[in-house]
Amino acid sequence: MDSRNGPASETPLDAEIESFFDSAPPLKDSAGIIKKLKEFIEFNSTPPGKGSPRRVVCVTSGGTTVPLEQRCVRFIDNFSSGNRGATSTEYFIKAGYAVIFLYRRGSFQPYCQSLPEDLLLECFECSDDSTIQVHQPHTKAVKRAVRDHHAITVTMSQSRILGLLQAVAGGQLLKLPFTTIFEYLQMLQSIAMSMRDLGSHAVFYLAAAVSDFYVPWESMAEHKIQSASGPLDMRLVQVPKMLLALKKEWAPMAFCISFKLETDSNILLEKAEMAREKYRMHMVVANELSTRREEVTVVTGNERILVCRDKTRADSDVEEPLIELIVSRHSAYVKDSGL
Ligand code: PAZ
Repeated sequence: MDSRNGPASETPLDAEIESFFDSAPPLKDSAGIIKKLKEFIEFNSTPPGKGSPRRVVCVTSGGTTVPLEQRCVRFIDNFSSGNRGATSTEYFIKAGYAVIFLYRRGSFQPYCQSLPEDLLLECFECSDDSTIQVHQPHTKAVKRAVRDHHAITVTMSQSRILGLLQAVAGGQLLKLPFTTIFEYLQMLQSIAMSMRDLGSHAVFYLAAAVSDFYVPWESMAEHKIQSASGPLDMRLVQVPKMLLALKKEWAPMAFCISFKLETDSNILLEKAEMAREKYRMHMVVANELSTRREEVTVVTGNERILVCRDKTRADSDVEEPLIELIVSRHSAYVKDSGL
């Protein structure tokens, strides 16, 4: 959620960002994540047998949490399921992009959407001779998930043979999980810096629902907050506007798409346009909570493009025409930038 209506901060943005990162708890295995990113980007810059380098998109997906205690028992969360990010990832891969999927732990995953939500094991049954079979009602969904996932892992094994990726899990898809707002922003920064040299071939598709407010680490209670002390009085501060840093400093040539969600359709497009201008995004995808699976409006510099799901097909989704539009606009951007 990038819309922030609170009083304007007096601290310059760069200082706010610096202070956010300085005071955030260190990201676990930061060096390992940076290594994975480097190898993934190198691999996709010279994919085996493909000739031309792949374009790379960072898809963010799911909601960030805001911890209330350092040894976290309680946290603030949001509604995002990760459906948009997971489905979009599949279409980007189909369009030939390599995807860095920065997702909330436990949210929807690419290629697994049509599997039953609660129990994966419901898909399988054990026959007398101890072989495992797919339970009849789920065969179509399991076949689809395995087939589509296999399309990616084939690339992965090729990469192993060629010794290019060694321990990296993935050829065209790199999945990186986050939970908290601290992890999310630290990882987004590392991803953006790693993608910087891709220039206009890099895309950011920022579908995650990111908290506007957080409790700074240094002012957070260490232990579980006690109810005996009476009503809870806690100050949340604004999360610095990282989209500007992404655009200005981390990956200035990247093609950037952010999302704007509102529940009041009367202010949605105006807010999306403001965000596009303020954060210098190439596109802002505006969606309303209750209709977000049916339609979105893409706001560019001079257009408002309504993108709808094909309602004549039961299995259609809005991400298919959306990614088609984005891919064509990104291609024009790459051509214009002459790289
Ligand atoms: O994750 P999901 O499929 O349930 O919902 C997608 C969405 C509404 C989180 C996304 O389309 C979006 O608008 N993300 C940005 C939200 C915001 O911070 O305004």
